[in-house]
Amino acid sequence: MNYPSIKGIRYYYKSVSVEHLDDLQEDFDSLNREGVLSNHETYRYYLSNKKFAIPETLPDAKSLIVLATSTRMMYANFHLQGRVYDIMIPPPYYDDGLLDEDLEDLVLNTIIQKPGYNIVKTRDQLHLKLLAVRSGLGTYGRNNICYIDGMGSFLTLHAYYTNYKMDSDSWHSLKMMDHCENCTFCIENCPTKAIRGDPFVIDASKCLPLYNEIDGEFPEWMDRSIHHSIMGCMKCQYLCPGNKEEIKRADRFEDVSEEETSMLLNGDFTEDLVSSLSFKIKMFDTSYGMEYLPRLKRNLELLVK
Ligand code: B12
Ligand code: SF4
Ligand code: SF4
Repeated sequence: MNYPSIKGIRYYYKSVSVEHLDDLQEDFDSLNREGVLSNHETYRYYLSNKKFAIPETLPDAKSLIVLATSTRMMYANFHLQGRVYDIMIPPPYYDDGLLDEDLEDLVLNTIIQKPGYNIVKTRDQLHLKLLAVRSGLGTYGRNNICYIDGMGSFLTLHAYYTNYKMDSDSWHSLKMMDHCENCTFCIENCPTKAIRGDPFVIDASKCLPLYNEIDGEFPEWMDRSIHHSIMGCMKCQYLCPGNKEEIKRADRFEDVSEEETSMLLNGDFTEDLVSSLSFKIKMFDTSYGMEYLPRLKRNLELLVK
């Protein structure tokens, strides 16, 4: 499929009428009632602000637009003591260069195209994969990640309410990706057995990114050797048949020098280090680099042992 692109990044979108907000909320609430969702504190914190409801700032909202941008896999060479460590930087842990303004401009002027209407960005307040799959934008992999034909799972999802009534109200049943029919690779390859198959919902309390994308200690039960990327986890996506083509589009950031890697590992966090790493691997903005570096250090230590 030929997708349009913005700043060289492919995108795809669908729109759903706000009449489906209650159905979307019920999808989530029913799972909650069934008791299949983990009660892990961090996971519950992520879920606590999510609600499919008309936003107060746009009381006349008519449609919800869900937008996916294709975010490729990245790598960077970290140099240390004469060795080179080729390290994965998975999507969406780095800045792909798309600004909020670029996306708002896209939604208003290319997708909606009618002057005089408003949008409200709601990316953090909704269960985006659920919305994407219900809208027909993508399907669920058995690993609970959303896939789009021709883009795989390397996506960043966004959502916008608008008071323009979009022509299309795209509404679909919850669908699993066709590739999954005869495949259980992700179940077998998940290092913590977080993917259960039945129930379909993963056990988020066992999912590696729940621990390595925030500060803090890793749990006792977690084998440190399962870490393989600087942030997050790629074990259920990397060799997934649904990503066979996407994986070939992987790219590389500029090398992280011997000096930079050593400074990071030694906890020598200077303003210069913040700005050079922010420029090279794009994982954080300089404004919060000082808070981000300890997390990078902790994760990198496990990869260069
Ligand atoms: C909380 C969260 C996490 C948590 C929990 C993950 C989880 N699966 O819930 C942690 C920190 C572990 C995490 C990890 C990752 N995350 Co995350 N995460 C989120 C967040 C903030 C909310 C997700 C959520 O609502 N979960 C609640 C569960 C209940 O919803 P769900 O996973 O969609 O589950 C649905 C299915 O199970 C379905 N279902 C139930 N039964 C059945 C039966 C059948 C047959 C079918 C088909 C479906 C089905 O119903 C559920 C919804 O009601 C979103 C951002 C957002 N605002 O949505 C990003 C988001 C989902 N994460 C994202 C990414 C990229 C990841 C990682 C791949 C990062 C990485 N490389 O390590 C991993 C993947 C882990 C995994 N296997 O899911 C992307 C997803 C992109 C994509 N292609 O789908 C998002 C959308 C961020 C973004 N802006 O792009 N994440
Ligand atoms: S590894 Fe197989 S079962 Fe898992 S998401 Fe990919 S295609 Fe589906
Ligand atoms: S992201 Fe890693 S830990 Fe989480 S389900 Fe996938 S393979 Fe398992």
